[in-house]
Amino acid sequence: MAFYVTTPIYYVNAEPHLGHAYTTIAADVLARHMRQRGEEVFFLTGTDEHGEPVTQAAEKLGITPRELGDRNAVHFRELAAKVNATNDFFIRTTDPEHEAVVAEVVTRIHDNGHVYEGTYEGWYCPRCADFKTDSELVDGNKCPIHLIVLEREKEDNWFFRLSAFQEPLERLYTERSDFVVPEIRFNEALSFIKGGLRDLSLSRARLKWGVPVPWDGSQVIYVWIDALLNYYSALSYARHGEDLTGRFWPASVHLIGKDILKFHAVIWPALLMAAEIDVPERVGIHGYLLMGEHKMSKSLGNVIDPFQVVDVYGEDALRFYVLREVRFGHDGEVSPEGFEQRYTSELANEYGNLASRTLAMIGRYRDGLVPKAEAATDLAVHFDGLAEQVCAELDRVELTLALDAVWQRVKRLNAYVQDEQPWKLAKDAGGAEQLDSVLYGLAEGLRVVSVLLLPYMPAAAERLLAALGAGERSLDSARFGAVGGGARIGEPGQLFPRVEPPEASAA
Ligand code: ME8
Repeated sequence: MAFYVTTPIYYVNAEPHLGHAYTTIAADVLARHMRQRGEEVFFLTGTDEHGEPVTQAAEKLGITPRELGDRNAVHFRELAAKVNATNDFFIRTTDPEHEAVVAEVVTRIHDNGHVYEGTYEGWYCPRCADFKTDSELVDGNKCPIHLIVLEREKEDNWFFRLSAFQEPLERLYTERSDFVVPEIRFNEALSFIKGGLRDLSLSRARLKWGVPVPWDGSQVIYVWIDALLNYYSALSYARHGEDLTGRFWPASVHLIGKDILKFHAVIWPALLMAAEIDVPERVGIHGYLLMGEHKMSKSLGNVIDPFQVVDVYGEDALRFYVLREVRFGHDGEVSPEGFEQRYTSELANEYGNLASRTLAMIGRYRDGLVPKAEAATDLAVHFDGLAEQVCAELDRVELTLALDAVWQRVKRLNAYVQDEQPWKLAKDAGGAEQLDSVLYGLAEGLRVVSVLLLPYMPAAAERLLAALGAGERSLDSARFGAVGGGARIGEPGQLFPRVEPPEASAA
């Protein structure tokens, strides 16, 4: 089976920030999890480099849009590597191969009769690269997102007959109740469709920075149409000398933030239908990470800078935090204080300490060999169905619920240590058998949770699995009892060491 996951392609008009890291991390979790399930995975991310947002930002800096793209695409590529994302390709919409596919697909849409010449008159936000209706404006004529005053635009351009796809889209939503997840976004997209679809400008006459309209060199393709097509074009040239389209299209899931729902849940499937290309299986939508009042922080600076957090705490901690703190699909606040709190209480204490105590006790009481013993049924029972539950949650793009299911078992193992007090058993001559069972149960429980945590915290979970002498990483191996005792343990080092916040030490 093939699994194809994408992130939005990010605008190069600004530097990457935590919001961009968030979607990339989430997509990486799905990619790694599906590889553990034995699927053939393709994971795509990249940059959106045409259009007005980039042109205007470049003008401000006194450089060309291409120069700005070259400069910032590097930073987005670095961000993906920094968070340990395993993307198979990094697409840039300035890639000539992408531009060729855009020309080809819009020609097909044109030839299929879905394009006509018309005049656009209305509001346009150059920062959103989006057309606004009167009812969307705030304070008279301001963009509801950027709060900048919008100009009324009038220009002759080419239109895509989006209105003709109202019925096919409604049918798609009726037939596939999980086309958009979570449900609240499905309903939002469907009511947008039912509210009536207006035709959409396919080209811009005034702009120079974009893919030329194949049949009219005086105009460029509207940046959103150019950008959306990245998901399709990438497969044709990502791997040299090979076309992966047949293997990976339609995409399994496009992960996006709720800001760009309309483009992905309405315009994108309509464009694909117009070009007679299969629509994706699913669009997975997450909420906003909010910074709230947390403007200043001793340890992490003004905002949560993903580069800085990774430098200080490591990428696993950042990956864990963003997916644990805010329920995926919902909005939620993140803060440096919240980060430090979870780092200490959950990563360092609940997981890191559990691991080091378990390994230390196996070293001290059993000469470094995991006992060959039976685990207590009342411990084992907590792991029944866990791997299946994680799969089911991740299939619904519920990344936080899947992580929580695993973390409840981490907490369960901690409670088990407290209940059993193995250090007391070790002093009691009659407690040897019970101690074997407890130590095996802890090692096996840690192994299972670590296999399931690999997609979330690949480096730490891998180090612990290696220290437990565990060989398998597949999801099949994430069953409690799948591995018996006998492994020789190693030394993982401190998984989540105490960190001196940088500013605090300078103070
Ligand atoms: O919209 N919280 O690019 P973009 C959560 N180029 N996610 C956030 C976020 C936040 N505070 N801020 C950004 C574009 N994101 C287009 C996309 S796709 C064909 C073209 C994430 O640079 C989230 O995934 O503005 C959001 O949808 C995306 O960055 C917007 O990135």
